[in-house]
Amino acid sequence: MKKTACFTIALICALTAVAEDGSRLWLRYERVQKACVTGVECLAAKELRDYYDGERVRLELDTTMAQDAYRIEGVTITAKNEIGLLYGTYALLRGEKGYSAPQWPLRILNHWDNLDGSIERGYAGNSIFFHVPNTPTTLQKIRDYARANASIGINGSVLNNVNASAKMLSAGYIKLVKTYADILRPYGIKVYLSVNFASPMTLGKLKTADPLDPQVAAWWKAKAKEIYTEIPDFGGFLVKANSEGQPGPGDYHRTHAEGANMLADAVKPYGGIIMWRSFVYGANHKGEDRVKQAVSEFVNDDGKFRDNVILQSKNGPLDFQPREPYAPIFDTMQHTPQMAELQITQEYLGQSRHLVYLAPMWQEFFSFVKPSRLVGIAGVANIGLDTNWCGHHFSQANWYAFGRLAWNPNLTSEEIAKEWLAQTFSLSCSTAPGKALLAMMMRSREACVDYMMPLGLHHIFKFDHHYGPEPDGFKAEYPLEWCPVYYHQADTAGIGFNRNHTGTNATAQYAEPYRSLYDDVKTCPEEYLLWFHHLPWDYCMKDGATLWENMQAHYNRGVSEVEDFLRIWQEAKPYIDEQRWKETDERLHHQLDNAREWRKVCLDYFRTFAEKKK
Ligand code: GCW
Repeated sequence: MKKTACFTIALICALTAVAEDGSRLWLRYERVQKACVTGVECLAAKELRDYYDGERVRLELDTTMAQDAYRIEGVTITAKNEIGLLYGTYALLRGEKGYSAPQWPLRILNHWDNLDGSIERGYAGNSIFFHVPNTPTTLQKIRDYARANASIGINGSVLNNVNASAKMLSAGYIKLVKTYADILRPYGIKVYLSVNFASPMTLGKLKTADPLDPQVAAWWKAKAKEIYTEIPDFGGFLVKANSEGQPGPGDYHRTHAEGANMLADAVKPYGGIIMWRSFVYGANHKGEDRVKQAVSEFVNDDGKFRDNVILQSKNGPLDFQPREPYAPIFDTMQHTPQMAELQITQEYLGQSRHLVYLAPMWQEFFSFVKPSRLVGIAGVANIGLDTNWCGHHFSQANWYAFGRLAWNPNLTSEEIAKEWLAQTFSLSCSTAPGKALLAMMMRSREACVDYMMPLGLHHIFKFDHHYGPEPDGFKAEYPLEWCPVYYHQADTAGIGFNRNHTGTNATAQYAEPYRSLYDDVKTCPEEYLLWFHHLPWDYCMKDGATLWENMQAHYNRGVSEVEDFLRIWQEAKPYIDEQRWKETDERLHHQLDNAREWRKVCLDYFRTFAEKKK
């Protein structure tokens, strides 16, 4: 009886809903203009007047409170400053009560946006910042972007790609960045820029970018001054150096610490920081297992960085795969402040075409790398000019979840998905349709692992675009580290990358207990099995099946999961507005086709080894 009532309410909501295109994200509040708001006059007060459905709210300041924290008690929101009040306001709007403070002071989006308006690994249209810079429409878009971020506590944006153009630091672009910074500031968002290490040469016409050259250091100091004159609260620089062809201190036989410290000194007087990426492989490490290279490259720099430098590392040691063990660099660098870089844009997880809810993957990472080990968190954004911002309606959940986890990594993936479904689709998870969609989201990441690369397989993607399968991928003209065959090592004897002590010994980079756990095939969790071990096709798995049989079962399960998502979505039809239902349905069909293709291509290829008579 109760269930029927909920169904009816959900049905009425769906039927009376206006056409929805996803542009309002999770902020679909109606403008009610009902509440009487007293106390501090600020942006928070305006938001409450427009959207709060209660009668009264009071906004109060308490300067003894922690930065960004808020308290919601009765009809009063209290915070240290206006930004805290704004966070408290959005929390009240989504139904929260009580006290809350963020885990990290740095909760930053990294945009890989290019100055020509394109986005590296962007799957939701062109750049909101650079495609048509500085028009009224763009400025409004950026205001909406700021509001969406503030509603989930994100407080920093790196506007441009880590593969950075030196032009970013030219006077004209600095003016543009100032315009954007002025819009983002009232929402508590600081602006940061990615910089090209060779900028003093490209832009400044110096003969070198050697970090120990006094002219180079002076150039960066002058540049920092120029930026801070326009943007006094500018956050600092993000740097990809000596990685994938980018310039860096290594070009002058200087260390990462020497490069980072020179930049750190330039921004230090203004309170700026340097986020230095550890995603470095290739050149100096010929022949070394790629997943070991970041540690080898940085270990000698530990403790040598200035206090305003933060080492930023991807969650896994390879590259944003659907599943990776955590990156051991988080264990190694004991004397260096560290940030984790997560990827919200689903480069290797079906991009904006597959429904994959990423919160469970990020939670998995936090179960290995304790949040208290980190000083901040960065997420590679999935935002573009598409009407619904993220391409796939459900990819919005990943932006939302990143912000919520950046605020509180102890939230569960379920809690976040429930909040998101309630706000985005007006669906309560105490109703059957809400429950079904929640289950679909929660199962989606494991499904993706299963139909793409189960059991610790990795990087068997098609060359360069990283979308479909190419397990036989090999091109002699490219570095081996870009070729799928290097990663799965399949032959008639077996499959998997031997990284235990008899192989590349990558396991030795881990702290205990993981070092021993991963090194021993008997204790290595099966989800990482082929990441760390090369095993015969008839190796006996925990369920008694052979490795080959078990692998086939995983691929089959991945496909049948997506079949089930389509069924769930079909049943949800009465409760979802037409446009978003249809657009999602089309993508789910596409995802099913892709999942079947992954299964076919991978199993057909591996079968040539697994079933070949020895
Ligand atoms: O995942 C790889 C991507 C590159 C990216 C690089 C990086 C920005 O394929 O497109 O470049 O990582 O993180 O630097």
